[in-house]
Amino acid sequence: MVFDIDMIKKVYAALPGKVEATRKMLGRPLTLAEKILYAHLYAPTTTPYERGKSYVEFAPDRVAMQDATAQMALLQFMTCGRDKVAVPSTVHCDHLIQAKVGATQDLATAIDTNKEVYDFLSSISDKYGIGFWKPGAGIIHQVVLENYAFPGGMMIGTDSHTPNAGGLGMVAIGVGGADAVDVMAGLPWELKMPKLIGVKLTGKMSGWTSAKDIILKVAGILTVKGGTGAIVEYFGEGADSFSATGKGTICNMGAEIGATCSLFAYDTKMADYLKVTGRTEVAALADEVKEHLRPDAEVYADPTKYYDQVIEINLDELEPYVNGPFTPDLAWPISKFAQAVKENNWPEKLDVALIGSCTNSSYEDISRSASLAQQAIDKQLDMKSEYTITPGSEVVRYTIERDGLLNTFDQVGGVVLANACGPCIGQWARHIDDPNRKNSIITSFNRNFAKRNDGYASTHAFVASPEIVTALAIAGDLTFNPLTDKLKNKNGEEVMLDEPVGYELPPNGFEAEDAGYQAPAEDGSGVQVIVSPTSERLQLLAPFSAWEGTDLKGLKLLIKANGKCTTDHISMAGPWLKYRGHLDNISNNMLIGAINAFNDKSDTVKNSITGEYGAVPATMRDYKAHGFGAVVVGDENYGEGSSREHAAMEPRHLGVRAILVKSFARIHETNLKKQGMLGLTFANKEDYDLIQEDDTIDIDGLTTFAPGKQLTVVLHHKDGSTNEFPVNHTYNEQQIEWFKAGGALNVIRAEAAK
Ligand code: MIC
Ligand code: SF4
Repeated sequence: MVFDIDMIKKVYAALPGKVEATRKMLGRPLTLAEKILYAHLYAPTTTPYERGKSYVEFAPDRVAMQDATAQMALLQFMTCGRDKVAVPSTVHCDHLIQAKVGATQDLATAIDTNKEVYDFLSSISDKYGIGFWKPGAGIIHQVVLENYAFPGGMMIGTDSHTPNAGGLGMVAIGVGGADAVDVMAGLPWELKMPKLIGVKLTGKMSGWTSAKDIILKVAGILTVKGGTGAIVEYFGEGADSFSATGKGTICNMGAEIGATCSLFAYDTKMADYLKVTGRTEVAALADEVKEHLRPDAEVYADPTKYYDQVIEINLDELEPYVNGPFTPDLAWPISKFAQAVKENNWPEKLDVALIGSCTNSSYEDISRSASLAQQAIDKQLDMKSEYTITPGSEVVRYTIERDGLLNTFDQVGGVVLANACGPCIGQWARHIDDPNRKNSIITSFNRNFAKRNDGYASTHAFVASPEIVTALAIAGDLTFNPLTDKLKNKNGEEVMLDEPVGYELPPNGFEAEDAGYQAPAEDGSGVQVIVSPTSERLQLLAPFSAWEGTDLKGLKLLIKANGKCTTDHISMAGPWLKYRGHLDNISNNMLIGAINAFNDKSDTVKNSITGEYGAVPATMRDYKAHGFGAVVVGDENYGEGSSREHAAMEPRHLGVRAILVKSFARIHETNLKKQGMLGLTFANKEDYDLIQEDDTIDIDGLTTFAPGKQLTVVLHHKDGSTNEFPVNHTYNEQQIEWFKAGGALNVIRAEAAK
């Protein structure tokens, strides 16, 4: 048993009392999110928190980290003077495995090339009492769902898709590494009390439609920023009608609408999943408190009273969706997709179709997809596009191999990749004739930002359910609609694909020879953690310097970014993942994907000292060498996507002093604050237009920096004129302390030294 049953028992023992007290305090029925949040306060409260306004201190039950973010999280944790983590925590080796040939060989290569990092993560886990999931064990969110997620629990994870665990009724939130350090150090973890969006599901899915289509539709409705600062709670008879893993898919992709997390209520589907994954005891415990693991009945009766916004979806009418390209909220029902492809001139030919990943590799997903692959065989159809399968975990992989499903994929030419992120995060050595050729791929993953999968700007990536991905792979054509269209088989006959069928859970249970877990030492005090001073991949952290106590004058404009600027644009993944433990080296990718508003180019900005155009990181290093700080200006939803705190630490390390944007994505804004950076938003969004290429910038008001009080930005233009305008911030007292100290870690360290 890898999970901590005593911790779960404690949570459930306290739950009824806490829920009752909260109901009394709020004086009304409760949503599920409220029950779980108030049951996880760091210290009890006698007054309600205001949603969307109050900062709240929480005490999550668990922490999960993946290898690409754990390095920085644990390098920070090392400096806090603790002997052991305060709550159960795990590390998962999934992001650093590159997909090239196939599972076995790729895994062996990864173990070899990443040895130094894996050794570091394994030994530091051993030392501080952290469970370690070896490379090959699977993708963090799948492994968490199989082993750790439990209804009514609360966890944080250093990955934006941590909310996947909402499929088992857990409030699971993606954070940066510095937030994980708080919880592992036993300190309160702070979050603004989320708003609540209710999604009422009526009816029941059938045929080609699957859970993925619910979230693809929701993404179309809410857009990539519509969930910002909110928990999305799904309810209604439709919600109870489908599998826990389907619920997980929906919660996983809540990250794509910026939601803090997403949540389903405890039901028999969750109990079934707990049982089949070896947690009958957890299911029994949850059953005892089940009324506290669902919203109060009154909430169902009149949801608009309890949620800030309510959306209703009728599953009887829901069509399969395909979203993309380049953004996950461009949602097309399959009946309209072919036309959209034609009108927009997206490449119709499908080059590669990829299923699996943390989003969609349940037994249900795989078995339904395999049923289509089997039809291709039976109906004499070829698989026209390349086709890959990424199992989410070794447990899934072993089980689908045992049950013959991998064999079916093999027969249609499918390539099984390692149980890892691989092509989802640019860890894909794709074979393509001409990287500049406009081409289309479709995945059952969650993100489709430009360059994300293979690094090529020419690739148009779409996301859909694994069933639709498989059907389109058979057709090799994006304009194929499996619900209505026929295909020509090898004998020249016209055939149609039947609806996919599969199993929600494996009829013969899950199994694995070695799931890939390594328990930490009982007493880790003797364990040595080695970081070589000459390493290219790991670097001990030096504290950032404290604020100088004055307003910031004469800052350079580093870049005015235009349009989408996700964390992939700020700190690209793929080939750069190897430097995730080395702040100085990874800083060489800072903002190289951002588009300069003055010339529409990436990684080409004017150095105002030399007047020459150069790469963003090199320009910033030059400013730093000359003693200048700088400002980065950005557009809407800046920092959307990943939880990677490198996107905040790199500018901090290279001497950027403020990020000034129209709006932020939640995790990134917090990451900036944690690292002692100023994250500011235009009070009037049009002021973005005032910023000129040769500006120097002052930030005034810092000596009286206070919650709710605007700061002032002064632009000094090249022609001698100036503009002055107010800017907003969301810093509370504590976060202002972080800014003054030069970062949250400096505050923790100072307190530990007392
Ligand atoms: C992603 O899906 O973008 C990642 C890679 O999993 C990131 C984490 C990272 O950048 O390491 C995330 O989602 O937080
Ligand atoms: Fe890995 Fe992709 Fe899932 Fe992120 S979204 S955890 S990169 S599989």
